Order: sequence, then C-alpha cells, then structure tokens
Amino acid sequence: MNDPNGLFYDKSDKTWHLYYQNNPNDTIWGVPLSWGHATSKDLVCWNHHNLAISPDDDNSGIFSGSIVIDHNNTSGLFDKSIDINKRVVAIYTTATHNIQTQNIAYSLDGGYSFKKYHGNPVIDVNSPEFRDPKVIWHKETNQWIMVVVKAKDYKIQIWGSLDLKNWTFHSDFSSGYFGNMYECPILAKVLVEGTQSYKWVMFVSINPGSPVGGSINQYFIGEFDGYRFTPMDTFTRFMDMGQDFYAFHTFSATGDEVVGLAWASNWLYASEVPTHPWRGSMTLARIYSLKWVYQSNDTKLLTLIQNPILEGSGIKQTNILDIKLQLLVSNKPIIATTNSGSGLLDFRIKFKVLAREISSRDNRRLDILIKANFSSEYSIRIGFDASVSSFYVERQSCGDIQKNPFFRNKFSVHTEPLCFNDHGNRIYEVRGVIDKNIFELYFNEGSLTMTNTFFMAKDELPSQFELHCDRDELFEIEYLYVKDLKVL
Ligand code: KTE
Repeated sequence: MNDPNGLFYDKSDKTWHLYYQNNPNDTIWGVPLSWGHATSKDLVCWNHHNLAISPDDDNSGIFSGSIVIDHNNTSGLFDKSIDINKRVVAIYTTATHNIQTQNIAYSLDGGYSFKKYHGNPVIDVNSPEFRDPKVIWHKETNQWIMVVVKAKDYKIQIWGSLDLKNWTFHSDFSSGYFGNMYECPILAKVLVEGTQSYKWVMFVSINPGSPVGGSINQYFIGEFDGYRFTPMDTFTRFMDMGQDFYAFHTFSATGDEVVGLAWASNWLYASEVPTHPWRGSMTLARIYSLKWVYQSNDTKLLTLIQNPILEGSGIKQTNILDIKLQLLVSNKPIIATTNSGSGLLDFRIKFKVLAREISSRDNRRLDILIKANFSSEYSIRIGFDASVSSFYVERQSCGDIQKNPFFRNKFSVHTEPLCFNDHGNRIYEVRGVIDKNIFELYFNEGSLTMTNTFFMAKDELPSQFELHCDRDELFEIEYLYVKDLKVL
C-alpha cells in the first residue's frame, strides 16, 4: 500500500473506514492502481475488505482522493432509503500516462462498493500532473471545498462546489519547500488548545525534497474564508521529522475533532523494504490540535500537537515498568522485558535535567535502547544530550535495504524544554510506540514527532526496554512507564 485515501467515520455503525493506494498484482507500486479498504471500531485493530474502487482498464489508476458524507444529498445521488451517515461520495484522481482528472463515485452500501458517476470527470484541466483531491464541507459559506495539487507547478488549487459535480476555481496557494513535487494536500480546521478558537491548517506533502531525505509533510497555519487561504506567517513547519510519514490524510465526518494518519514509508525506498508478503503500512491514527510552544525562553510558535490513539478495546495493556521520582545513577540501567511476545511496546518518560554546569566534553546523555530478546545489540536507540538540548535516534536495518543510500540510520532533533520556569531545571517528555517494525516518537507532549520504520533480523521482535545514563545525578525521572501491548 501507499497513501491513505477516503478516510471517514460512519456515525451510525460507529465504524472507521480507511482506503489506501494498492496495486492488486504486486508489492511494488504500479497500475492497475486501486483503492484497498479496511475498517476498524477503535482505530487500532483493522479488518480487511475487498478492493473498493478499481480503474476501468489495466493501464490506468485510481489515484489518491478523499470521501465526504453528503448528509443533505446535495449531489442528488442518494434517496431517502440511504441513512444520512452513509451517503458516501468518493472524490479521486483518475490517472493515465498522459492525463490526470478529478472524478467522483458513490456508494449505496456504506462504503463497501462504489458506482462511478456517469458525468465523470468532474474536473479536467488537461494536465498530466493534477491530483489528490481532498474535499471538506465549509459550513461558514455553505459549499464543498476541494484542495488539489498541480504537482509540478507547486500549487495547491482551491475549488468550490454546491453539488460535488460542478466545480468553480477559487484560488492557488503555494509556500514552503517545493521538492520535486507537491502531493496530497489537506485543509482542516484545528482547535487552538486552551481557547474556543480555531485556525485553518493547510498540509502538503513534498516528494522528494525532505530535509531528512525523500518524502515529507509540511503545514501552514492561517485563515480560510471559503475562497482563499492566508497563512499567519511564512514559517515552514514540518509535521514529522522521521523518514516514514507521508501523504497525511484526515477523517471526514468526525465533527470538530481532527483525526488523521499517514503512510509510514518513503518513496526513496518503499519498494525495497524487507517485509513479506506485504509492503507498506500506516502510522497510528492521531488526534490533532494547535498550541503555542516554546522556541526559546521568550518566543513561542503556534505548533501542531499530535497524540496517538491507542485506547482501543481490541488491545490489552500491561504495565511492565512504573517509576515515579527517581534520580538516575550511571551504573544502574533500568530494564523491562515484555511477556506477550507481540513486538508492541508503549512507553512514556518525563525527565528533568537538573540545573548543573554541563560542558560538551562532559558525560551528559540519557539513552533508551529497544532490543530483541536475547540480543545484546539494540534495534532502536532514542537518546537525549543535555548539553545541546537535542534528541538523537538510531534505527536498525537488515538485508538489501542497508545498501540503499537513502535509508538513513541516524536522526536528531533540537527541542526546547516544555517550560522555562523551574529554577533552571529543564523538563522534557517523550512518548514512544513501537509496533514490530515501526516506531513513533512524540516529543514534548506531541509538539514534535518522529516516525520511522526499522527492520530487525529474521524472527526477532522488539521486546526489551532499557534506560541508561552516563552521568550520575544529572537526570531525574518524574515518571516512566512501559506497557506491553497485545492485540486480542
Ligand atoms: C510514485 O509517481 C508516484 O511512484 C507518485 O509520485 C506517488 O504519488 C499514486 O501516490 C502519490 C499521489 O500523488 C498519487 O495520487 C498516488 C503520493 O499512488 O504518494
């Protein structure tokens, strides 16, 4: 699989629907590209279904797109017999070698099968690089809004419609890093924490062109009046600083909540990763808000906050470590081993760097190591260096992917403390979720994230958590828990 598509929530069935780019004939990308389909009750455990939309011939693709719930039947594609929460309309790109157009299809069975609209395409601008429509209902101006990219012109186009069939061009937006192309735009209204007010956020993927290599998502915060998006500043913000977070997409029909997820891979190596018999996966679903976050002791930047959704009823959580207020000493690592053998771990640590002189020559590091059972080598290392206030991350790889020059093993990110008024002590927080061959890191209460895949040796699974520090009494744990998770 690659991009998530058509995410929506069915309020009547309390079911989450996820579609995705899928080549039914191979584990590498290619036509006849179709929409695969999965559903979930809790966004954690998923059931697979048949292909939902396939192209008319084997040389074209149903590329990325979105789904809306047409509650009021603005499209006229439904009648009274269809539950208002199941009036499912998909808006997607049809791609052939030389043209990409926007099309719609509707479902009369709640999203399991689709009929293509006879009047397709609904937008054709005679372009070979025009794709990935994301549609939302803009209640302030009572119209459907589509964001869609002119990929190689680095433009996000905004279109409006009253019936999903007839579309009018409103405006273009472009900003930030261009890379080789723009893909998968998203527009969402996101709550500013601690207020009743919302800001509009425009997301766009670029590929390749990430500062860490390859595919990445960036976002801009501003205002949207139904016609034009106006950013509040010219800052380029990245959503996730790992190498495996791309084509971010949000769920429709969630009310005021913004819930989304991304494809956990990177076009620079997606077709070479050593997994079998599948290739490609999604990140966890995350819930989104905005918050003013410290950039220095006197500057704050409005920032996207991301937190994983992991409370599913389909998952059993067992604490294997639970520590409060403990000063760390260098010769005593803290170790926890899982029992379930699931390869799933969730940890959270909040620590204090005590106000001391630290020079860059001193020992000053804290390390979390994730190992497979009975292995002395670590597969993942997440560390913090107190003298430069930066986290560093390492991931293991194996097999042919090690030879791919674009697959990075090491990353680092600078992070200011959560707050600056603790008598010179500095507080940091990290949540990590590890699932067999992917790990997601949420730094400082979700204000910075890093998502990476990793590849262990055959039959190995992540199962041991170790915490080491290399200097006595520099770090104090406020709390640390490690959970062993098991899918029921
Ligand atoms: C990769 O050329 C391909 O080989 C595209 O650049 C990938 O593009 C198609 O995937 C995206 C979307 O823009 C397309 O709609 C979709 C982004 O599978 O990953």
